[in-house]
Order: sequence, then structure tokens, then C-alpha cells
Amino acid sequence: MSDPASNPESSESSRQHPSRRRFLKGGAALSAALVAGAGLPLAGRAQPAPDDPSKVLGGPLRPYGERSPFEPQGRVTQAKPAERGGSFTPLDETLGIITPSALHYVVQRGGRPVIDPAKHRLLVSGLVDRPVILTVEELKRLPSTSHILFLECSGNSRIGRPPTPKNVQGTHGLTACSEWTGVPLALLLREAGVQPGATWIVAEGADATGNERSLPLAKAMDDVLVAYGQNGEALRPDNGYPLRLIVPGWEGNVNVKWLRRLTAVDRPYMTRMESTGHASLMRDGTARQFSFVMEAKSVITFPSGGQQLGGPGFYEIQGLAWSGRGLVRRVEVSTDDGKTWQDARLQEPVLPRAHTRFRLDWPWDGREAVLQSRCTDETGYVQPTPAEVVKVRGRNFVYFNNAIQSWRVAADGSVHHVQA
Ligand SMILES: Nc1nc2c(c(=O)[nH]1)N[C@H]1C(S)=C(S)[C@@H](COP(=O)(O)O)O[C@H]1N2
Ligand SMILES: [Mo]
Repeated sequence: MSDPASNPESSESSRQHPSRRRFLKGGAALSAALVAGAGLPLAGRAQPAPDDPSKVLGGPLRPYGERSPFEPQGRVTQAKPAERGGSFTPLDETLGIITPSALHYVVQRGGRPVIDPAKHRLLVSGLVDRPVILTVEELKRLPSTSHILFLECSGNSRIGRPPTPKNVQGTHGLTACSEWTGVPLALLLREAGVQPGATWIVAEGADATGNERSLPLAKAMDDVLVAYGQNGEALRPDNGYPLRLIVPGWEGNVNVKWLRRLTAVDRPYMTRMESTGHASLMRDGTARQFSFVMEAKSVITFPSGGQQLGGPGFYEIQGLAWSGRGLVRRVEVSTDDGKTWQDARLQEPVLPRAHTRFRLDWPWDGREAVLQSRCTDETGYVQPTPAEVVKVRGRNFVYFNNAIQSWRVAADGSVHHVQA
């Protein structure tokens, strides 16, 4: 399937929870949709389902599964040119806490490189006693571990930049959650013998981006992974095949993809990504640099912008919450624009630095409502309102916006993004 249009609003109709709508509107809507092919991707229309699938021979076995052609489009790409930009996760379509790899958001600035794992090498050098060079096979022989962790681009939910995205895929789709498998970076650094003078690590990828990033040695020795696995198989090429850094809870940009070089150094190297980009402007005009941690954040994914409720009645509000500092302790939901709050149910397992799904039963009375969610993490930190964020940071920043998101449900059931 080709990439969706570069305008994230253009496929809004495919993201209105068709199954949920059909369920609420009754069976008639379902058969109407199948007959007319409404909202179905082309593949689904080209191969109409038989009236009774038990009466015909089904398709052949295949080596690698594909999802049903009746499922919606998936990621939406905002890129210009096509090699540089982001591909947004349809958070309103995902279920549970794991993002399927094919829907994991992607940010790349120099295209997706083609890397032959047999030729790829990882070099660990700099202020070390014994520089190490490893093939991918050699790396895979080392003691490994797996962790379920969210990743979020610090440019997710950027404010003050037109065009304003109108749905949760556009406002929050630069985050996703996978099970990552790899070798602890600490093990490689111990093997290389980091010298006392080293305080930072510079990580470099093998793509054409120039996405070098400096990482404090303390974090590198703590919980960082050199990952080769994602959700039970090799990393996707989009997400860093064959090797990438996974830096739990820290901004997406330091999670260097297509990793090929780690250099122990005695200071941050002020690379392009950490000096011009990814430094965050504050209200007084100074810039905050090396902030790294993605603070607690949450968003309601249903009902959310662009969706359509079928009428008054029962709805299960759902969303995702996460914190770069550890566990999500509490998510509260308001249906009256922040006047009153109710505790949402948290889906077990609640894991540190992973997406946490929350749910709240909502009998909608059919009147206009403004829905919000607010996350508290294990440090006691509470997700701020947009006004609180602007008070500290002004309106001239791009990165690290974790403010509360509001969705307005109109009396006709349409759901709208509320500009913060
Ligand atoms: N080598 C390299 N690493 C990279 C990037 C890149 O363009 N090149 N993009 C970064 C950015 S900005 C983010 S948010 C994350 C995105 O990871 P993902 O595409 O797997 O979601 O990768 C980071 N690592
Ligand atoms: Mo990013």
C-alpha cells in the first residue's frame, strides 16, 4: 500500500472507529458499509468478501502475515521531501499497550537507509581501554534482555505551529510503545573499559541524517539498550534495522537508529540536533538544553478529534498515559472541561516508562461536553494544563509539550480538537 497523503487530515474519515460506530448504530450500518465499500481501503474493495466464507475455499498459507484489508490506512506521513519528516501512529486505532511494529511512528531526516546486517559493524571507541568492534551476529551472542517501553518524539503535540492537527493521530501520534530486545549498553561499555575521564557517549547512526547525539555516561551505564529486536522480531527498517539505541523515558531523538558508532568522550559534543534542534526555547528567550526526559503525559484516544458519536448512551472513554520518570500512578478524566475529575481504570500490567491504557465508563447525556485526561506519575508529578505550560515556557517553543489535551463533543456527536 502506498503512503497515505501527506496531509494528516485527509484520511480523517478512516479514523472514526468504524467498528465502534457500526456497533452502536446497529447491524444495518455494517452491511451498508460492506456493500458500498464506504471507508474501506482499496484492497478491501477489490476483493469483496463472500456472503458466506464457509462456502468457499479460503486463501493459501503464507510465510509472513498481513493484516486484514478491511482495516484502515494506518500511519499518516507528514514529510517534505518524502524522505524527511514523520509518520504518525494512529493512536485511535491501536488497542492495549503495544503498538504493532508496522504502526510504530517514524521520524527520519535523511531517509531510511538500506543496511545489510552481514556488513554492518558497531564500533565502541574513544576514551576506552579496549575499543570494540562487533558484527550484528556477535552482538546477538551477548547476554540480552527485553523491555516494554514507550518512545516519544519531543516534537509530539508541538504547539503554535500551523497547520493544527485536528485528530489524536496528528496531535499525539509521535509516540508508540514496543517490546525492545537487545544488549545492555553498560555491558558493552564495561567490555571496552571506559576510562575515568569519560563522562558522555556520542552515538551515531549509519543514515544520511547526521543525528549524532551526546548521552551522559550515567544514563548509558544505567538502562540503555543496544536493541536489535522489536515486538518479537528484528527491528523494522523504519525503526533502525539492524541496531538502534533505546534510551528509556528520554526524548525520541537520542534513541539513535541504524546505530554504528559509540564514542566515549569527556563532554557533550554540541551536535546539530542538541544545539539548534531539540534545545527548547523558554519564556524569557533563553533555551533549555539537554532536558532529555519525557515528562508525564496522557491523551484520550476515544472519543477524540474527527470521530463521530452515534448518539447519547454508553461510551467507554479510552486513552493512553506515560511518563519518562517511571510508572503512571493515576489518570483522572474530566467530562466537564476540568471542573470535576474521576479516576480512570488503569489496564494491568502498568509498566515503568511504558504506555498505560486507561478506561472510564461514560454515559453521555447528549449535551456538549469537553473531555480531558490528566496523568500523575510515581514521582507525584501532575500533567500540567496548557496555561501552566505557557506560563513557564511561553508560546515560542516547539519541543516537550506535555499539556492536557481537550476534545469537545458537540451535541450532534461530532468530536473536535480544542485549540490550547
Ligand atoms: N540515525 C537516526 N536516528 C534517529 C533519527 C534519525 O533521523 N536518524 N530520528 C530520531 C528521532 S527525531 C526520533 S523521534 C526517533 C524516532 O524513532 P522511531 O522512528 O523508531 O519511532 O528516532 C531518532 N533517531
Ligand atoms: Mo524526534
